Amino acid sequence: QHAEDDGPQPEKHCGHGRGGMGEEVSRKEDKRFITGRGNYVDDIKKPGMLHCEIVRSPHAHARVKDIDGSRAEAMDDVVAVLTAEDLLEHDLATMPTLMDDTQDVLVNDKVKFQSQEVAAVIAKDRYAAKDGAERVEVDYEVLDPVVDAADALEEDAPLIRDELDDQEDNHIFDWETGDREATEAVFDDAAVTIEEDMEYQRLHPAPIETCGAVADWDPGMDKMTVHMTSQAPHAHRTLFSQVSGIPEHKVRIVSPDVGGGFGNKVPIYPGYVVAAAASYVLEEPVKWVEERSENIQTTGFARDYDMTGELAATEDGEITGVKVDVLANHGAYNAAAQPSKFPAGFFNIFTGSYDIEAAYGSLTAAFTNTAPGGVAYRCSFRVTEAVYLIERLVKVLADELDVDPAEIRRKNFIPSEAFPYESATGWNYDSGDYEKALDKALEMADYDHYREEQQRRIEEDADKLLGIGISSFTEVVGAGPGKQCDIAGIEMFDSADLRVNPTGNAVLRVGVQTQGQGHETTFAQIVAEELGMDVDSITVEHGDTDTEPYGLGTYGSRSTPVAGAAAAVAARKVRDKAKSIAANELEAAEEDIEWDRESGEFHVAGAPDRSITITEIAAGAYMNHPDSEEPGLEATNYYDPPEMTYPFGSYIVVVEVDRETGEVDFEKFVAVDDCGNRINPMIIEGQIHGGLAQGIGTAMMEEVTYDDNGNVTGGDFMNYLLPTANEIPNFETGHTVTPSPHHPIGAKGVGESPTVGSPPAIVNAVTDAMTHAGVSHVEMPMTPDVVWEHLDEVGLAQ
Ligand code: MCN
Ligand code: CUN
Repeated sequence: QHAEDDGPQPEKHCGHGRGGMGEEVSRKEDKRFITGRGNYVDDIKKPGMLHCEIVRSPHAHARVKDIDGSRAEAMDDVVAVLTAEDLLEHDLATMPTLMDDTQDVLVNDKVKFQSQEVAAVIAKDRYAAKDGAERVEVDYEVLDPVVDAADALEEDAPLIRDELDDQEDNHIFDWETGDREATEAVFDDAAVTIEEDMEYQRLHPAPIETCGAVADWDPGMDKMTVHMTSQAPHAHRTLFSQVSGIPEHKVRIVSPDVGGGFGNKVPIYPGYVVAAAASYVLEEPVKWVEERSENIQTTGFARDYDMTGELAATEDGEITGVKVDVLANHGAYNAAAQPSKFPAGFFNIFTGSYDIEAAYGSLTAAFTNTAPGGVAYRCSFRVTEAVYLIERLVKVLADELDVDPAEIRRKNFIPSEAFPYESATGWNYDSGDYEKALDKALEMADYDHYREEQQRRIEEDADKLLGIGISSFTEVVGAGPGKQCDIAGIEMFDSADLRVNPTGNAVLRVGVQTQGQGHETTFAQIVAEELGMDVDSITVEHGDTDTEPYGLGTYGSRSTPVAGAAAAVAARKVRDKAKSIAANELEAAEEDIEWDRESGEFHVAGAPDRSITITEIAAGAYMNHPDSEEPGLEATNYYDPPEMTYPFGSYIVVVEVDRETGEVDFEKFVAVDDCGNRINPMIIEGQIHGGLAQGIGTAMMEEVTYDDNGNVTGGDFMNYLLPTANEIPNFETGHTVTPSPHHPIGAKGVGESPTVGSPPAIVNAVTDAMTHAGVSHVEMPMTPDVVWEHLDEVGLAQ
């Protein structure tokens, strides 16, 4: 699986000035982005292109009795009105979700959530399509909706999925993990137990670019080309082919520049299918691009877990057991985007960074009259929820025992010498040094000073209270291995294909798909490191299924752990062949050729001056290839990771809470991350900043809300509040380096660590400001009114 290599060592790699591992190479992709030359789906214009607008239901639960499109069809620029009936003719009225449920592409019988797709208007321009959509008349019989998961499981709740034969209620599945008996036994014996209810509210990834597609059926070639906002072009191609019946080699998915995904662009949405169906029927290209409210109201949401967590511990704070029970709202279809064998994602990593003897978790999932989804938004498949749970519980336990939350973490950390470590719920942690990261964060945060300051303010009855929150999280990212993790049956490997040209530059094609993470730079750095090439001489291509090798795409911070490994292995294969060419050019035996990482050159052992660069070797590969080798210089690797990687970190947040208004100000925000060996520290820093901002949004402002009638009341940017520069404090970032022992370049993923790790640190901080008065938990989003009510309840409000 891995080409043998010692690999770059932590903190030693400096890229050797060629832009290799560890260098802060400026992002190659930014030139086109900051000069307005990005190429997003909505930038695609084709001759004769038509526009699609979707007619959506104003009701959350309603039977569709009749659809009359005649007024729209009568309009000059309207070309067609499509309904489920039209799609049925082509067997496209429904589509499979990633969790093997079946979702209506256009509503066939019954609307199941507000803004669900009911009909589509195809017109010559977008305005006409929109005007046409307003003229489509739909006759609804309105039914009682249920939006809350607990209500949905009540006996008298309206049945949402009455089209399914075996579905008698709104219950989807039960799931459990860990050892119930062992955990109960530990709790029975425990000196101390604590329990806390907490909600992880419904969120939306809300990327700047909404979802969209331009579908183009070519009847001459019998080929369907779909430009679409996709985090997983190849997997989407396979699904498209399966759903449409068009052979896979006649389907081309192109994901051009993507303006943020954050998990939102992993599922397939009805709009994509409608655009493709319309193009097939009308034999013209058809564009569909969502508006903001359509994106928030109908596409994959995140979280919506109602959790109860318990810890068992000894009197001196050794955690012996953890128990958790979850009620999950999955919306109207089970459409979570996650490896198919994990109905609750990787939530069962809820033992976190701690060496806990016994753990047990149970979960019930329910259908509701809300949009489908459940996994998305920088979550590592629900590690967000797991980390929130355990990091909140540890804080509650520390308060119960009246010990410092930093000390209780230190006491319970999996010790650095215990890795590889198997957790009570069966995860195999590859490497970690949690105490080191915590110590660094404590020092950077000036922790002791703030603890004193906090005490002083309490004693002086100050107007503003201080709260200090910690989160020492562990992530699990980089799915596969393929045997454990699959999407719709396809194993979660990834790929890289490296071709070195005769003039010594190269093209690397990868199966993952960047949405802003900087792959065009970091993947080139991996090759630069492994071949001694200059980073500028390597172009990275992604997002076109006609040219890229098959890969499962970018989500779950898997690009570096999986495709990054594939790129390194492919480069090493090229290096092996390069040795043979070097031997030919230098007239030496192949066994005598050595590669020097520092200079990037190949030389004869014991004769460093008899050396040759990769550029000269490339020329040799095409112009003077050795008889023992094929001409050319290229290699492909499909990498199935032996394990996932376990990045981690410690975040410390200091907040000031205003007793008069409930407002929260960030005094200090320290983030120490460990993602193993680092490819580009600047890009990592950017990832951390972005994710911390989203963590602040999560903790302080974001929520998709519904009223009792099923209306989305948080479905636009007036009501779904994203943080802006005004709400974001100065972040102080630091790092430690604990390489992954099984990854070819020792790297772990990092893209989701900050959103996973920061919400509990923030909630712990706000809670901590009121702990002395007896507050144990504050629900997210912690808007000023929510905080003020807690202050008021315990007599702290002014
Ligand atoms: N990196 C590095 N060294 C490491 C680890 C990572 O230099 N040891 C670099 C990588 O090479 C890559 C970036 O950091 O350029 C993120 O890498 P990785 O952790 O492998 O994550 P992915 O590339 O797979 O990105 C996915 C992750 C997810 S799942 C979400 S959600 C998210 C996130 O990335 N969505 C994003 N960050 C985002 N950033 C932007 N700008 N836009 C999104 O939609
Ligand atoms: Cu969970 S959001 Mo990212 O894995 O695409």
